[in-house]
Amino acid sequence: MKTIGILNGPNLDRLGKREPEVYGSETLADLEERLKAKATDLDYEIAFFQSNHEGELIDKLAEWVDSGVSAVVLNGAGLTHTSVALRDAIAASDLPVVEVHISHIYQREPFRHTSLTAPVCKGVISGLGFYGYEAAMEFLAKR
Ligand code: CA2
Repeated sequence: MKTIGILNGPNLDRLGKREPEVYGSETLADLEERLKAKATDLDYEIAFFQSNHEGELIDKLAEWVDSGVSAVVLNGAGLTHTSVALRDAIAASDLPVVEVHISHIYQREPFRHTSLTAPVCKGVISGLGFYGYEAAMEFLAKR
């Protein structure tokens, strides 16, 4: 069975515990459950990984390339706006990656309006909450 990797960056382990007005009240574990169910509908499996460390995210991406993961949904969180290294890792991976943000980054502070990673992704979904991950999975599974 094919696998979609779900990669979540720094502080997303705090989902549901702070800032519910921005990110909702569901937790990262709730997100994983929801995406497992979506994967079953799509006849896929998911590999789900979150880290607060840039290098661990980059290592995981390379590991997924080597293990034959077919596509990735990425919420790079704060690294979206800062990380040349994460961008380079995506570009080097040759994997189809869709960038997802729970919040609407273009309605927020100007520093969130720039994504270093978006140009090397297939597309970007922002502001649709957890549903954005499901939409990205559906796109990647059906393309
Ligand atoms: O909207 C998103 O998904 C973001 O990627 C989330 C990042 C933020 O830096 C991006 O600009 C947009 C922040 C993730 C931190 O998530 C928290 C969740 C709950 C409590 C505190 C932080």
